[in-house]
Amino acid sequence: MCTTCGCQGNTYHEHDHHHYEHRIDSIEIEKAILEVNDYHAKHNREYLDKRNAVALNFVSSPGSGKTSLLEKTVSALQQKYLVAVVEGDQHTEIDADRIRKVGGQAYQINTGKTCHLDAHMVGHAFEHLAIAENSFVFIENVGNLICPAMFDLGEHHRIAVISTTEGDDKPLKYPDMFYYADTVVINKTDLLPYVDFDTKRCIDNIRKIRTEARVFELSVKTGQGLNIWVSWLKSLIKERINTV
Ligand SMILES: Nc1nc2c(ncn2[C@@H]2O[C@H](COP(=O)(O)OP(=O)(O)OP(=O)(O)O)[C@@H](O)[C@H]2O)c(=O)[nH]1
Ligand SMILES: [Mg+2]
Repeated sequence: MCTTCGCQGNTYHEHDHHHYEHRIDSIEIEKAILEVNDYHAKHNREYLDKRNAVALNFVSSPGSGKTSLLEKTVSALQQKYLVAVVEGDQHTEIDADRIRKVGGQAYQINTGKTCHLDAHMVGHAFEHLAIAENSFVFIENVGNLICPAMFDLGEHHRIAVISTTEGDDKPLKYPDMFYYADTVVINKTDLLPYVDFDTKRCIDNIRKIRTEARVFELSVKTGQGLNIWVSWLKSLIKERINTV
C-alpha cells in the first residue's frame, strides 16, 4: 500500500462521522503532497527546457510492455539522438539493466513501499544522468494504473501503455490514468487473435475520457507499428529545435 500519496484511509461512509473527518484529513494531506510535488515538477520542467530536452512519462499497469517498448525505442533513436532513461520500480535494477544492455544510459529508482514516482525522486535521478541538448528523457513509472496518474514529474508528454491482454474497458475503469495521458500506446497487437480485446471499443473508451488523445497501435514483439511511433518521437525533437 502507498504510504505517501494518501490513497489509504479514503474509505467514505456517509453515516459515519468519524470516517468523514478522517477523509477530510486525508484530502488535506493529499493536497499538501501534490502541492510539494508540483513545485518539484516545475523545477524539473525548467531543468529540461534549459537543455531543450523532451521528457516522456510512461505509465501503465505492470507488464503492459513499457520496458520492452523503451528497449526498442532507445535502440531506434540512439544512433542519432542522446537518450536518458529513468526507471521506477518498487525493487530491483532489472529494468535499468535491460536498458543498459541495449546501450542506453539508465538510472533506476527503487520506491520501496511507494507505488508511484514523484517529481522529487525524478529530479534527483536527473543528477545521475547526462541530459544533453536536444535529447530524449524517458521516465518509466511504477506499474500501477492508479497513483502515478496524480503525479506530474515535469514531463512534456505522458504516455499510457495498455496491452491487449488487459481488456478494452480499462480506460473507463481507471479514468484518471487516461485523462492525464495525452498519448496512449495499445501494445501487444500480435495477441489480438487470441484475446477478447476490441481495439475500436478501446479507442472509443479512451476518447470518452480524453477526446483528443493520440493513439498508437503496435506490437513491440513483431515490430508492427513501431516506425510510426518512432517517427512521432523524432518529430517532437524537430519541433523543439524549430521553436528555439
Ligand atoms: N506478445 C507480446 N509480448 C510482449 C509485447 N511487449 C512486451 N511483451 C512481453 O510482456 C512482458 C512484460 O513486458 P515488460 O516490458 O517487462 O513490461 P513493463 O510494463 O515494463 O512491466 P513492469 O515494469 O513490471 O510494469 C514481457 O514478457 C514481454 O516480453 C508484445 O508486443 N507482444
Ligand atoms: Mg518495466
